[in-house]
Amino acid sequence: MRVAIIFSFFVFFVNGNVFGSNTQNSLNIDKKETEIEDIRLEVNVMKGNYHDLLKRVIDNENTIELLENDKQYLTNEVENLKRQLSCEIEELHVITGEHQQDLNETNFDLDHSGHSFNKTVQELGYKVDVLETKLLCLERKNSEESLEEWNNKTEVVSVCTFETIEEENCVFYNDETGLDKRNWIRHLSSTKTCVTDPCRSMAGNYYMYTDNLNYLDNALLVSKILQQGVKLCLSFNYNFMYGPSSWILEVIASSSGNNRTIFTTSGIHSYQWFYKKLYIQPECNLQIMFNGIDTANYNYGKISLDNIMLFTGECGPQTFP
Ligand SMILES: [Ca+2]
Ligand SMILES: [Ca+2]
Repeated sequence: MRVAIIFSFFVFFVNGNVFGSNTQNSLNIDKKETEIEDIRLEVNVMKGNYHDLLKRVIDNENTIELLENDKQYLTNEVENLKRQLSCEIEELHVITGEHQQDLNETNFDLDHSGHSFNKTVQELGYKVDVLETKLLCLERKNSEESLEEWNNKTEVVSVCTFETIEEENCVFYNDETGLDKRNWIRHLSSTKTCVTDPCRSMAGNYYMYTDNLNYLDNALLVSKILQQGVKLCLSFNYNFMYGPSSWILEVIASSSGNNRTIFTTSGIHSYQWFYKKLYIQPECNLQIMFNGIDTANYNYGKISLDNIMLFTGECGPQTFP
């Protein structure tokens, strides 16, 4: 019995040691395997990351290569453009130089031409002065001869009978420059009884009378500028037609804008025509004007003119119409 107990104890002891050691080892192995598996997984993850990184590196290298190629291409293009522009700038310099030379030559020619032109103008001016002096002398000589000749004989300068609208030898016309308010009107003789208007001409069928005027309105019949330095004789017929109006008729000698009244008459007359003859001294830029003025503001009665004659020389019997 005692042996059996010891044996059992021995078995228990041996089994307890052997089985305890084996369990511990198994746990260690499992732990190691787990660690190995973890490491393996980690390595796989790292491998995956490495592959991705490697792929990105390769992609970036490709991109860098492409960019470098582009850079090289652009660098080449820039170089080509530089060379091309350089050539064009050089050509422009050459062209500009040529144009500058042409311009200089043109300026030189112009200066030369201008000098020649000015010289020619001066020479022509001098010749013109000489010719003008000669012409002046000739004109003076002719003028003196002509004046003497004209003043020694009577010539008709102007004849205004008003029988036609246009009279070739009549130098008088209505002023249209604004010096007056109204016009003289060509009028046909009437067979009516003359009451308030003129009805018959002095001679022929037509005469001139003033338009209906307002108070102090006037009408000017003006001659052309007459020959200078010539004595003149003016003769005319006038009529203040009977009526309530009162009128002034002036004859003015205008010399270069200076007016000198050489005859004036006014009042109310009858149907009668009056005759007047005036000597006019030689003056420069002479114009003769008939100025009719209404001083009563009635639309009745008019001033009439007919047979205005202008002769050279002093008034004498030969100037009667
Ligand atoms: Ca007449
Ligand atoms: Ca007028």
